[in-house]
Amino acid sequence: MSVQYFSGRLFVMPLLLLLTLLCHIATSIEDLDSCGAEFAAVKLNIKTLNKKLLIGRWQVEHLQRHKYFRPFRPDVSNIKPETDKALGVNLNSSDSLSTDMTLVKHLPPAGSLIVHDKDCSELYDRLKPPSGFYRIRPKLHQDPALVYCDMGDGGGWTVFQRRRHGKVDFNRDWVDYRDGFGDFKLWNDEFWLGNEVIYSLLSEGKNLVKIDLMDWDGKKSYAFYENFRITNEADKYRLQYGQYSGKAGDALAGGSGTVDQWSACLSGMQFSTRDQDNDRFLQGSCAQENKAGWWFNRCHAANLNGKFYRSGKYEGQNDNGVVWGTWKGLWYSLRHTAMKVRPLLMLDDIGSGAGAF
Ligand SMILES: [Ca+2]
Repeated sequence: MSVQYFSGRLFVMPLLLLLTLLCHIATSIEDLDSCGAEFAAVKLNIKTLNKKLLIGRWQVEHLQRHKYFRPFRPDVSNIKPETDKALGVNLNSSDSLSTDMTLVKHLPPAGSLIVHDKDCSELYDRLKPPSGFYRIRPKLHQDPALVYCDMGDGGGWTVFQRRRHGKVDFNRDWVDYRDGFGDFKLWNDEFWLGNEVIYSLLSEGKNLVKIDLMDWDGKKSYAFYENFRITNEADKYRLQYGQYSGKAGDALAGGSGTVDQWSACLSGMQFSTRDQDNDRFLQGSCAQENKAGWWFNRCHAANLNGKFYRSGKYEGQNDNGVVWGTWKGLWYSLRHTAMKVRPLLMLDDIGSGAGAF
């Protein structure tokens, strides 16, 4: 662990000098108002160096923040986590749990406190453990929360929503959605982490949310949203997000048409549950119709907390399935979903190229 941090420190100074020089060149280039291919290449180089510098700084900060940690690695010599590469999750959850307990036991105390990572990305940077359930503490004033860390798919993802088999009822009241519900033990357990913890997780820095989707034929798709945020409970956990990218389509925007967006764009919408109607549908409650707690407009083109149908295509009075409309339409209920978050820039992105992009 130290090697990569110190190497981060080593390349920061020369990089700063080089960057300063290149910035001068870039300024001169812009003064000349040139836009030839060579100038474009130089600009691209500067952009890349900028990114490296940023990550270098971050690595040094990270090292400084964690210098009180004894370099500890769990004894995993006998543990060969059985990993479903397609799903990117650890199937051997009991190993993950026992590893977790070992971690907690061995962490040196800071004062009288046990130090927890603030999210799965910090844990990943520090120990590179397998996927599984771990305790994190997004904010110092909060109690640690048990979360599922997806350490595949580039690593470091904190999972805050998951559907797998329909055994957990997602049609619940405000308090349940606020505090979280579901099971937090096995690799395929379903849960909603809870709006309070999600609010804390998303509130700090720039993040990337990935939404993983799978249909009943095993086909997969995904959507990325940059800077995914929700506001606090007083503002009803209003949803905000930045740039979309991915393959499944921007269902949170409601669709491509103006009318679709007017009725189903979820940007800026408050969270609603069956007992708290905060949607824009004046004639009724989207949460009641769609059997879910979610951000609703009038009502939606995406609702991953909807009713779990076992057959994909479904019929009914309302499009209340587990829906990502831009991928499979409103009348197709998905088999697997996950919503997960990590920092926009990961420590490993530069070294391994294992980032999401
Ligand atoms: Ca309403």
